[in-house]
Amino acid sequence: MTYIAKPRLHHPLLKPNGLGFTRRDYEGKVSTLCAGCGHDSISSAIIQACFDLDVPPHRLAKLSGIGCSSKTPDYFLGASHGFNSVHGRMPSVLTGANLANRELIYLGVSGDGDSASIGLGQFAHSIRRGVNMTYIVENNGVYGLTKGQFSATSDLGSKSKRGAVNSDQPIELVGLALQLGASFVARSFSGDKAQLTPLIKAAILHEGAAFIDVISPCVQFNNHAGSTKSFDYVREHNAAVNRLDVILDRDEIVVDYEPGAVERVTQHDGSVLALRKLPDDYDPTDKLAAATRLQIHHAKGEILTGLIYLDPYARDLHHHLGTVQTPLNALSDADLVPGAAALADLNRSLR
Ligand SMILES: Cc1ncc(C[n+]2csc(CCOP(=O)(O)OP(=O)(O)O)c2C)c(N)n1
Ligand code: SF4
Ligand SMILES: [Mg+2]
Repeated sequence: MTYIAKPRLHHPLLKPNGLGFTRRDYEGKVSTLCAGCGHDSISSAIIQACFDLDVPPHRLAKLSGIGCSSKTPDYFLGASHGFNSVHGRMPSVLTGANLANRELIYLGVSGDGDSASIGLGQFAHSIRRGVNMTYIVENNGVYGLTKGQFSATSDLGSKSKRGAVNSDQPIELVGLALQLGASFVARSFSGDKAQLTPLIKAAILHEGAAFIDVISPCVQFNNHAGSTKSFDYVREHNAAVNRLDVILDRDEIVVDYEPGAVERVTQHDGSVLALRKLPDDYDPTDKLAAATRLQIHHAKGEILTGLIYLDPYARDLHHHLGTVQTPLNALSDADLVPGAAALADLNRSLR
């Protein structure tokens, strides 16, 4: 039951992308999550983003920890590299893989338990090091896989399905990512694919640590009245600061925006992020304002969504360390074992 392969039938009218692949080519196995689980909608947004960006499936590595959320990489990008690690350990495995081969696109998928509880230290260090990755937390405020315990992102005072009230302060991952130096910080809602898909695309194109917190209701254990991560609660308290469009340098710019309503930000790779501001002048490159705005909305019980912070000039861990461009598995023996004289030189330089 756990592994159901999808039949490889392509509808003849499915449109291919620039590589000749259909959206179907970016799918994975049949999901075994509960019907209506927010995590499946996030998988669908990831599939759409990779299809739209013409990502060659073999050039992407998807990594996860343990949890319902961490199971999802099996349900998308079936032709990509995948590594399902240990609970809370995805970030260090991803960091190692990234350092060994910088030519792949890295997508880390995690849960609120996986990243804010057992994996908090790993989350923090991968973000502060600027690992070039898209780090998605599928945040349902609960340990879904182990049947509904409060997680570290459950809000103070929120109620479990059985009526217990959470007495702990929540860890707010967006604020934390901002403080830790993530150069791309966003939040979205699994029920808002129109907002989430372009955010994932922009995060993939971003060079540096891109973090997206996606509120993703657990229909089984955290979708009742009294929960602050239910579909109804998020719909009623969603405060979007902007809407994003990603324009690749190959695209013709056909959208006509009202002057003043759009800010265009160009990233290293030439892609342009067109930010439609809602409802007032929000500048996502102002870190201090972003942190303040987060606190203001949090105090009002609102969930701030959209691209909350972006450093378009960010550089990644490889840049900071000055590593070689070539993946380690493509280096020759002579490069990898430069000899005693080179080692002596290195030791001298460190004295
Ligand atoms: C080292 C370790 N501790 C505890 C567990 C048990 N465990 C499995 S998944 C999980 C929590 C998952 O919660 P989350 O990351 O929020 O994912 P969700 O299922 O909610 O998507 C726990 C505690 C484990 N697998 N390994
Ligand atoms: S238990 Fe919750 S998180 Fe897990 S698959 Fe079901 S709805 Fe999704
Ligand atoms: Mg969870």
